[in-house]
Amino acid sequence: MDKCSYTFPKDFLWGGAVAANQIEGAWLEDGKLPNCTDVMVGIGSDGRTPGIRFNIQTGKYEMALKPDKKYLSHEAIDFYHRYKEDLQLIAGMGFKAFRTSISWARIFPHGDDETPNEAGLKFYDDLFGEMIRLGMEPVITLSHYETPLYLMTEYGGWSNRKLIGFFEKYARTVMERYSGKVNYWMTFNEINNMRTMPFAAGGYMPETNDPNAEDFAANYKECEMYQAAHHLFVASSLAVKACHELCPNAICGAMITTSPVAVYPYSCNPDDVFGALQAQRKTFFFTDVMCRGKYPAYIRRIWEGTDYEPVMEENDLQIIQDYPVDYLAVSYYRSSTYKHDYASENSSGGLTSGGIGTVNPYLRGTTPEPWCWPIDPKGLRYVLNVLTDRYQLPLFIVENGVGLDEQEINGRMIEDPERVKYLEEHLAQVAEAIHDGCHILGYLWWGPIDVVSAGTGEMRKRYGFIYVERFNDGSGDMHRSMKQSYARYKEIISNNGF
Ligand code: BGP
Repeated sequence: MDKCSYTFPKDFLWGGAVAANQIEGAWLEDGKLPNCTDVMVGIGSDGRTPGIRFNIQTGKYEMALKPDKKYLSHEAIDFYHRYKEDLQLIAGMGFKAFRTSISWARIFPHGDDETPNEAGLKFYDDLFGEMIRLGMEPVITLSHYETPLYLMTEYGGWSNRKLIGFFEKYARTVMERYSGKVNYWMTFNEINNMRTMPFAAGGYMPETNDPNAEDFAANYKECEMYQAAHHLFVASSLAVKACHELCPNAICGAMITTSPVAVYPYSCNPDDVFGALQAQRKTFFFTDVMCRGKYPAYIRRIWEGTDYEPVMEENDLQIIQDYPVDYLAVSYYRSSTYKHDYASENSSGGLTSGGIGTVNPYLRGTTPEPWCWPIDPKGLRYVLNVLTDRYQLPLFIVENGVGLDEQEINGRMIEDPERVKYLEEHLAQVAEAIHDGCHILGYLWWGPIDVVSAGTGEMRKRYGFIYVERFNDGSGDMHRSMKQSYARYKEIISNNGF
């Protein structure tokens, strides 16, 4: 392949991705109740502490938003009311696909309701209809960190087996309703982030009897993580089954962040090399089960001598084996290094950022402060190849992008050459991966329109080709305008390459 020219397959799905909780707003409108992320992502105080409190009288958690926090996601960018104009602008780039999630709590506000909320169902009927009218294939996540809060406070979240049934009912309801409209489903956004984001990504609760316990992170138990993961695996398989029964032309995938797959041994010291493999297995654990349909052998050693092994019912392993996913959806933002004598931590760049190791001296830079995510386009080619070799499944890049701190001055178009460079460099690596033999269904840019950050709850961290005037303090008239990168992405899509 000529290094300067990249052409993509004929049916390549070009587009972008968002999530209901980061874009819609209207958090309590038309019957919707809160989901876990609605109380999680707020600016101010400790980003890890959800807005809930333990009520010693009832012995349960309840919603208690933090007065010193601003929850921008409650209004977000008001997509719920403005989606027609927004989709028009987005489609203007020539998108072939647009990914969003269904907010589970719009359909089943508590999660365990007898009947679905028709207002919620109708909203997505109209939304998907509009996407299709504009030539964009809806790519739909069933839960993008969006377990209904009631299921967590009342049932304890995904470590309770009952959630499998509630989720299956929800999946069947929406798959039946949107059969024929939605051909690409995925189950749980970045399921492997449940280790670092137990509340939002894992949808399970910290253990406590102490009403004043603020240090949630310390109250999560590893055994609960494995139990919740097992229930999510069974639920994922049942969603695949439902998809095959109810939507004959559709496929249903798993979704992971591949940033923790792009873990490089810091040196050829065997301890670094094996340690990097062990770090990758923290993600492979999820994909091995969902793509291969069985628990991997290495997990037995991790469970040995602990209380981590989840309780499984007789049929569970059969269900997992019978209904592995049809494809694997991935996000990719960054890589990291593993050095055996260096303690990896979560970066200050937000909960979604994954672990950081020792700085990689071969990478040219990072995203701006305070996020500082290393920029590593080749890491994308690396993870696509690793996952192809491991699973031989179609892959769908459903998130890749760069968050920048930018502002319109006197109404002038924002010039964002860094975003254009990031886009082109990553696309070049996607093209290389396709040439390497990876089957890539498409490429969806994360946040084609500015959204609220999942990791930090900010508006300031902007990913969009379209700017939205809303600021961290909640001010701004929400007008939309196109950035320079809008024209470049449009050009790339219309040429099916660059
Ligand atoms: C992924 C999430 C998205 C998104 C993105 C960027 O982890 O699936 O929801 O927000 O990361 O992360 P952030 O918003 O923290 O910059």
